[in-house]
Order: sequence, then structure tokens, then C-alpha cells
Amino acid sequence: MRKALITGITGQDGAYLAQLLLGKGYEVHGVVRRSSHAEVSSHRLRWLGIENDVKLIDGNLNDLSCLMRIMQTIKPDEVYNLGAQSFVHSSWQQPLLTAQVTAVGVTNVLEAVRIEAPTARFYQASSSEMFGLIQETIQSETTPFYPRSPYAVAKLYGHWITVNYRESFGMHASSGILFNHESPLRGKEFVTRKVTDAAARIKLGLQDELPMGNIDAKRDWGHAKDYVKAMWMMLQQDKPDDYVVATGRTTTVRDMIRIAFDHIGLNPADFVRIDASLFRPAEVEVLQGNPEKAKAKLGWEAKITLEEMIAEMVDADLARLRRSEDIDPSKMR
Ligand code: NDP
Ligand code: GDR
Repeated sequence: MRKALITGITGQDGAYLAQLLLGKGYEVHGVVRRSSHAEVSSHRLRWLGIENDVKLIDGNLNDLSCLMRIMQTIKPDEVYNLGAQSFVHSSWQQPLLTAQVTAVGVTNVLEAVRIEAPTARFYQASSSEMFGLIQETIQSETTPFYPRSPYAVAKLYGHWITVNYRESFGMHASSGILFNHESPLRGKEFVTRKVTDAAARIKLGLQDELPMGNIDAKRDWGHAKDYVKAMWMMLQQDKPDDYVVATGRTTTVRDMIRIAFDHIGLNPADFVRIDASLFRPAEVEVLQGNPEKAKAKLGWEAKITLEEMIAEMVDADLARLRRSEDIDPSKMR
């Protein structure tokens, strides 16, 4: 039985990746940060019904000694480094923490693998945010990087240290440059889930307006379920490499909001309010990826459309709210 170790298993991608790997017969281990309310951190694994199928182990990306002990104990065949301070907006408020976890944390995991599990294959969760201020209209593996946030700067470090360990030590280390991907398990701080949750609340009479930042920003949005397949595919290749994973289609935040509100038969203009405090000190205005290499070499392609995904997210939020909130039928829209 092959063994996989996932950092960030309690996050959106970690949960879907664990589900994928369990389905393929892997023994799945996950690193979790200790918290005073462990049941909250495992809520995504519970939502997928896999919380009893994965083996969770306490650890932190900033503690090299614990990562070494974890590698020594588990001796994984594959290591997926998905753990990060992943919210771009927070990275201006917590730039040093972001650097420690999202940048230096990658070296900690690489060192632990190199020393204690040297034959393991390694995946690094790189990001389209590294492209930042756009140098080419459509971004591919050869597009120059220009990070625009402390988060993106940290990810760039993580990306290059992965390339460096591959070239220095011959490690099977691959980096997936993933564009935005979402799902009903997305954190509510990210824009798609903020919008689908608000649309559902407005429909049920639980919220009256939707404060938004820069709705002219454009993103290339795919579904997390599709994207975790690409991570696994990268580690099944004979040679490690770097791949852009994207849909190839870009959409404004404004149009994504319209798709969500159309789904519940409401007009976003009646509820959206622009709030200057939600704008970022430096913005990534537009991202659009070229997934040709992933298609040609991995045989990977995005399957779920933005419309299908947003509809799934709105429906999941409606169902969640109906279960947990006291709904007054007379206030429903
Ligand atoms: P999430 O924010 O949902 O998950 C992040 C995970 O990292 C959580 O499990 C979190 O644990 C864990 N974590 C945070 N800090 C530490 C730490 N110090 N030690 C150990 N674990 C830690 O992110 P996603 O699932 O969306 O993304 C997965 C990865 O992919 C991230 O690295 C992200 O930056 C990257 N990425 C994501 C994209 C996307 O669109 N989703 C696109 C490109 C890259 P806890 O539950 O305790 O908070
Ligand atoms: P992003 O995702 O920064 O691209 O990073 P996010 O959903 O936070 O923002 C996308 C775009 O929407 C604009 N926006 C708003 N964003 C949020 N969160 N809230 C708002 O109210 C709002 N209004 C407008 C933002 O300015 C931005 O342009 C995500 C994360 O998952 C990263 O970890 C990952 O690396 C990248 O995607 C690829």
C-alpha cells in the first residue's frame, strides 16, 4: 500500500486530495496544527465523510524537528506540501508569519524529506499569484514572475527552493502553478465562497447586502476536485517538472457574482455595495492560464465549468444554512 503525507490536509485542497488518494488505495497521513478545537479544523474531512479514514498527526510547518520525526515515522512515498497561510489579503497584515509558513516552511518540509525520506516524491503548491503584475496576457510555465503581495513573494520562494532541491539533490520534486480553484469547501474569506454564501443568505432573508472590493479583477477559476487530480498526476511522472494548472478562461469578479445571483433569481445590483476597505494595497488585476503543458504531458484537463461550480456552491450554502439557521419564511426572497 502506497503512503502519502499531506500538509494542509484540513484545508480545501488537502481534504479533496485525501479523498482522491483514499479512492486510489493509498494510506493517507495528514499533518494538523494543534488547536484548542480540533473538531473545527477537521470539518472538511467530516463533510467528505473521510475523517476516520485518514491518519492525522500533530505538526507544524515551522517546526523542522517535528517534520523530521514525521518523515522518519511514516516514510511516505509521496509528500504533498499544501500547508500555507494562503489568504492574500491577510499577508499584508501578517507578512512575517506568511514568510515563515508559506516560504521557509517549504524548506523545512524539503529538508525533512531529503534527510528522512529521500526516495519520496514531493509536490509543492505554487500559485498563479506569482505572476502578479502581468508580463504576458496568458500565463504559462515560461512567463516571468512579478509577485504583488507578501503571500506571492513567499510562494515564489517556495517555488524556487523546490526547483533548487530538484536540481541540487536530484529529488523528485514538482511544483504545480495552480490558478484559483474553488468548491463548497472553500474558506468564506475567499471571494467565490463569500459571494455564494452571501447569495444564499440574501435569498433566505438572513443578509441584506454584499460588501465587495475590486469587482473588476479577473480570475481563471476552476474546481478544486479537478485540480487535486493534476497534483497526483505530476507525482506519477518519471521525471519531476513544473506545470501550470488552469482552465484557460478568465472572468471578472463582477460576472462571477452575476452567475451566483442568476442561479437564485436575484439581481446583484440590489445588494452589492463597494467597500473601499476591501481593496488590496497592490492588486493582481487579471490572471488567465495556459494549461497546454499539463494537457500534453499529464493528460489533465479541467472538466467542471465556472457556472456548474458556482451553482454547486450556492446550493451547498443554501442547504447548510437551512440546516443550521432559524429561517423565517416570510423574509425569504
Ligand atoms: P487553505 O487555506 O484552505 O488550507 C491551508 C492549510 O494549511 C490548512 O490545512 C491549514 O491548517 C494549513 N496550515 C496553515 N499554517 C500551517 C502551519 N504553520 N503548519 C501546518 N499547517 C498549516 O488552502 P487551499 O486548500 O485553498 O490551498 C492549498 C495550497 O495551495 C496552499 O498552499 C495555497 O497557498 C495553494 N494554492 C491554492 C490555490 C487555490 O485557489 N485554492 C491556488 C494556488 C495555490 P488549519 O486548518 O489549521 O488552518
Ligand atoms: P486570490 O483569491 O487573492 O486570487 O488568491 P480571492 O478569492 O481572495 O480574491 C480574488 C479576487 O477577488 C477580488 N475581490 C475580493 N476578494 C475577497 N477575498 N473578498 C472580497 O470582498 C473581494 N472583492 C474583490 C480580490 O481583490 C482578488 O482580485 C487565491 C488564494 O487561494 C491563494 O492562496 C491562491 O494562491 C490564489 O488564489 C491563486
